[in-house]
This record gives sequence, structure tokens and C-alpha cells, in this order.
Amino acid sequence: MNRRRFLAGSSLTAVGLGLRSGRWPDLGALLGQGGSRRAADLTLRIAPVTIELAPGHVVRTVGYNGTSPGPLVRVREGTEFAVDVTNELAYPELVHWHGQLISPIVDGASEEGTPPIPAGETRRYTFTPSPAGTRWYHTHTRAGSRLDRSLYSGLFGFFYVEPKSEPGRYDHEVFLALREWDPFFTNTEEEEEDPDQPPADVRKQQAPADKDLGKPNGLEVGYRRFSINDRALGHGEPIRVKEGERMMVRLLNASATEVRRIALAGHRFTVVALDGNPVPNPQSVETLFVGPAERIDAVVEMNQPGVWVLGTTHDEDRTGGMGVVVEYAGQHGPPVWRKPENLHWDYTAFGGSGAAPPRPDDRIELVFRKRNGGKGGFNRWTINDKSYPEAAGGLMPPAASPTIDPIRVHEGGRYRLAFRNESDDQHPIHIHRHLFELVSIDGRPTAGVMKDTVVVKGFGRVEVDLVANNPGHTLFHCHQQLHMDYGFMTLIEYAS
Ligand SMILES: [Cu+2]
Repeated sequence: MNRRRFLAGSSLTAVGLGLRSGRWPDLGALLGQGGSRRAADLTLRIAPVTIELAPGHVVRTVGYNGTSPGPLVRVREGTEFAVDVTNELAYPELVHWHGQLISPIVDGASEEGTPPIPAGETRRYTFTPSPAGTRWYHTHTRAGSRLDRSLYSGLFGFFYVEPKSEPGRYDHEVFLALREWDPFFTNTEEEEEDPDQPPADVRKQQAPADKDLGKPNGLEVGYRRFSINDRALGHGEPIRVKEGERMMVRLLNASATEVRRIALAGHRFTVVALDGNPVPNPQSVETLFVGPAERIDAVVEMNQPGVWVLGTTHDEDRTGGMGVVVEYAGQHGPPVWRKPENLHWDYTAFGGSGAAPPRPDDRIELVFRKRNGGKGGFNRWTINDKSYPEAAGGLMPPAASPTIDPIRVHEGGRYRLAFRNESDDQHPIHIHRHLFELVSIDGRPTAGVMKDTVVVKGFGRVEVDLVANNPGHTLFHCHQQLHMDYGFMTLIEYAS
């Protein structure tokens, strides 16, 4: 039996999972059946890896093709792409193509209906990458209490979809993934200073009195090591630049749990795209704010010869490894870090000044709450007071659970999703298989900023418009692994 045909045939069992996918009639082609005679454009192998962040600092985890981040995948917008993924682990895995407007059968979430790749087997994903821009791929299992699984592991990489025309002229580009390693559970919650919102004690007074049922906060995740890509600050090659160049920084926060502020000493960033999508109003900023799963494309004018540090503004984590040296030609000496003066970040600064988004067909309120887990326990998360059920074996069955209320939409409708965060944590809210438009951030209106993930601050309010233009089950969740794993997830369902 032809191996490829066998794989395509076995993938077809997905069709029997009760999925409705109105716009995706040719499931055979999507599953690679039609393309089974051609070689894959890429093969990915999921297997254990070791990463040497610095001499003697070795991380043992799992990754793609022997590295972490996995290989940088560059594809052409609109050209069909086939990838064979072999899972060499002892448990099922799958690959999510974050930010792609593709079918639920290949999107890479079992909750939507993508078949998992069983241990020891190979599956082909075939899809047409769209839209252009800085996307990424990563595992989409659930970790729960296992800190060697899902996004705590090294299963992530950049997926760059080349556009027909590039927004912003530049001389060279760098892909930088922010990462923490060696996670552990802790009962202490680290509160980093956040210049964009009032102090924690003021925010806590805004909390509904009964929100935690009297229990203290549950477990959080801490990390022992930090890096940008696979090296700790001061180890590995610096980014070498020349005076007068324009450098395009393509930044990904590949963290399972942490929001980050990033600066390059002596320089500013001109933000040209958020989550890979060109912004209406590129702006120069001193500091980039990037939540888990978010991407920022920013141009830096290299006009300050020297040797500098690009890294997190969090001193302990930067000196712990989350940085990279930027070295001008002919310049020497120890790299210089300067704390940026302006840490402020406002998504609406990048919005258009023109018309507001059109009137939506419907408005859907989504309230996020935490039920404290108590010392040594896990906090539970709710959307409109319901939690997604916990996973068995790290994967969920495709059918929606009766314990959640799916967000119901009609094809073609424009829906204003109003997020109300009634917890003091920040939540990077992600919607699969669609882009959404920012409408307002904490009451400040905006338009034209298209994203797939947006951070809702503690007790924050965010409104986004979702156009229901990609039928099929669509996952909606917080990208903070600990929140997603403990209930912060639901499905968007299209009416048939
Ligand atoms: Cu969250």
C-alpha cells in the first residue's frame, strides 16, 4: 500500500466527526488526498531536543526537527502548502497554524475537529497560507499540571507568509522569539510594574467582592531560564548591523504565560504590523508590549553606532537571558542596556483616524472571571460563568461540551465581541481561523487594526469586531496556557 495514500485515507476519518464546514467542500484536497502524489513542501519531526542556552545551561524538552524554535517556515501567500508531520513522542500531538484563515480540519485544534497525530505516526496538513505576514506554528495540546507539555515545551516556530508587496522598506530582517524555560509551579504571583494601569491594590478594589469565594490565589508558573530564540543574552552570535541600515524586527512572544515589554537601548521601533497585519498608522515607540502569541513587526533605523542590548525591560529576566546583543560594524566593547523612559503601550495609537467600524449585526458580551484555587490548587477560569471541561490525555474530543455556551454566529454577520475582564490578570485572547478588528480599548475607540490575539488588561474592557467569514468550528480562548487549560476556552459555532 502506498504510504502517502494510506495516511491520507486514515485522515479522512475526520470527515466522520460530525463537522460542518460549508466553505470547505473539498475535504479530500484539504487532507492532502489530492496532492498525495507530490512530495511535501516541508517535513516536521516532533521529538526530544536539547538546547544549550549558554555553556553548561542545557534545556531538555521537545521540539521540531531537533531545534527550538523550530525551522523558520517561509511560504508564498496563496500557494498550496503541504507539510508532513511525524510524531515521535509517546502521546498524540498536533500542529496549530496560528493566524491562518484555513479549514478546521487542518487548523490544528482537536476541539475544532483536526485529527491528532497518534504517537509514532505521520500526518499531512495541506492548506493555502493566507493572509501574508508574520504568523507562527505551535502545539495545541493541553498541559494541565504537566510542565513538559504543550507551550511549556519547545514546540513552536515562525511561519512567515510572504506578501505580494512588503509594508515598510528594510535592509535586513531578524526573527526573534521570546522564551522562558525550565518552568515550575509557585504560589507567589509576581506583579511587574505596569505603566498602563493603576497599581494592583487599586485594581483589586474594583474586583467583585465574591470573585474568589474567599480562597487565596492558586498556582502560577515561574521560570528558571530565559532566551531570545535558542540563546541566552551574551551567548551565541550578536545581530550584526551597519550604520544607516533599516532593520526589520519580527518579534514573537512564544511564552506559555508571560506578557513582555521589549526595548533596544539607544533606538526606537516603528511598528508597521501587529500579529502580521499591516497597521493603518505606523508609529514610532520606545517600548514594544507583546502578550503570549502576539507578534509585532517593527523597523529600526540603525543610527546609533555602538554595542547594545535588545531585551525585556524586566531586569531579572533580561540578565537571566531574555536579550540579544546588537553590534554595529567596527564597534566593540560590552553591550549597553538603558532602561527606556517610556514603557507605555496603546494599541489604539496604530489605528486609523478615519471612520469607525461599521455597525455590527449583533453584540455579544463575554465576561471573564477567576475562581481562586487556593494554596497549591489551580485557579478556574470562566467565560460568562462557564468553564471548558478539562482535557483527557491532553486532547479534547471535537464535539462541543454541554457545559459551555458556544458563541453562535451566522455566516456573513459582523459581531461586536465585548470582553469584560473581571479578574486582575491580563488575558491574551485568541480567536482561531479569523482576524478581528479592534473597536475600543478601555473606552478609547479605534479602527482598522486587525489582529488574531489581543491582551485584555486586568479589569480591562476591549471590544473587537469579528466578521463570520470562515465557517466551521472556531476555537476562542485565552492563550495563557494555565488559563486555557483550566477553563478559559469556548467555541464559535456557525449556524447551519
Ligand atoms: Cu488568560
